[in-house]
Amino acid sequence: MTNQFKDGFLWGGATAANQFEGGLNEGGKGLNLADVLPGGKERLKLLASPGFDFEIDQAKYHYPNHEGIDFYHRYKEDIALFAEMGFKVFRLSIAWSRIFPNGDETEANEAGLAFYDRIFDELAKYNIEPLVTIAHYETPLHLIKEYGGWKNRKLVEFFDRYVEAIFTRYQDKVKYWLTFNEINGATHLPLLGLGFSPESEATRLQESFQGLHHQFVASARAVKKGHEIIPESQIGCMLLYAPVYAFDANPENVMYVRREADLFNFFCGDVQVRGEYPYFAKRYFEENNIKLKIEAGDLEEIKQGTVDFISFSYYMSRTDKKHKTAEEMGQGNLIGGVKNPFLSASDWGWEIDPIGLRIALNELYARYQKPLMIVENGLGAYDQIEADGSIQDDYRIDYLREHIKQMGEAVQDGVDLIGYTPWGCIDLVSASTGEYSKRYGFIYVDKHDDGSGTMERMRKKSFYWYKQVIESNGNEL
Ligand code: BGP
Repeated sequence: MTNQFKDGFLWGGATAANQFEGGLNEGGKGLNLADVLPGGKERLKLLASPGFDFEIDQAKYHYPNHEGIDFYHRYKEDIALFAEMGFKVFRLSIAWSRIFPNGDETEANEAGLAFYDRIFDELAKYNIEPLVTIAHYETPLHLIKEYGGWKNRKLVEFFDRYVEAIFTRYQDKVKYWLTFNEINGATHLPLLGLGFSPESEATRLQESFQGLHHQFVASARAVKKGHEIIPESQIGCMLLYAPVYAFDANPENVMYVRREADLFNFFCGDVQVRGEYPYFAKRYFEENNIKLKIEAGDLEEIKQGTVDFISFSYYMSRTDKKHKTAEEMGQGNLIGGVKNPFLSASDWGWEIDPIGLRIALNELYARYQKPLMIVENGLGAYDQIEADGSIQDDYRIDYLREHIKQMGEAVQDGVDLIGYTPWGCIDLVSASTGEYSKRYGFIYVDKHDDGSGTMERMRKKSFYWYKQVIESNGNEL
């Protein structure tokens, strides 16, 4: 089958500032949430438990995000490598605390603004379109400590100021924007996206949905402001998407997973794409004793600030049933559920499901009829350097090939897919574990969990493979 992807399809790769920049205190940057996240397998547990203390404790933990892969200083070399692969687009985030070190200042930090000018100018040299995530788990630490993160309505105002500063500064350089990374992940793990640790399990839902409401307003205002300042801009939402399968044909389970999918996959999309809270929200809020404070004008603003396109991350599907035994409970992957007997999993237990990507694309397009972009996908794996210096990551190529095939199927189904940026196109720090050894890249970075390594960049086998995928517009896999 040929030419399934349209001309101008946006092939590229994705990153986030906190996971690869380094440059911890450089250019006047303030601390942000990611700077206080310890590295190691305990990270996820710490993130999920109440009472996270937001302090750096070097004696107890190490902090890989502080160094990242030093993109801050090595961006020229890295962007040249992206260009060599033929990237049309490069997804990165702006670290809010480089622009407003504390988050609540009125004047933007010139050195921070100038840093991203350099990046965008370098990308422009190679005709690579930047795709900028405005908020990717990087809330300034001061806003967390002083204001309690997104629970606090004041953050809407601070965010307004931040987006105005970056839209104005980069109006001639950036056309594609995403507001909040994986916004729907917030109710599961409020710490990352909303910047607070829930006081107790009982308050988790109330506080998270209130925080989400603030982000919905902030996102809608950003869309409106973006369109005013940059008329040709395309501003999207960003969802963590995982199709939810019923474990069996028991209607009880089918209904259960339907509601779970509504809540997880569609709730935020309904607000950001359709501009209103979904029909099932009222009952859900009542049954869970969630009482939102919605100010006059909020719902109108949400209605006026709907997004131009939908972007999402796709790593896995979820299989679930209403009544799980204690043993089944721990068997699902990262986002819960039970083990799917038809799927294998990565070394980190994330179930691999290429057809799930076609399902995701069809579900999203059926519901919203808006252009879609896959802005994260990929296989976290341990890589090994061979005696001859090569890195034979055929497992990564297989994973991506099968997913791209399913993207092609979805396009033929009629889905309007505009781009694909696999996650961690250059090795970087893992968000859930803070490990370097969980690698996604086409480009290997010589940096290790014990802190050693030269930071040297090396092309993996998948580098040459992806180059050919882009060259052939997805026809040669
Ligand atoms: C998404 C995040 C990314 C990223 C990716 C892979 O949830 O948006 O920041 O890191 O997952 O996850 P991990 O790094 O934990 O393997």
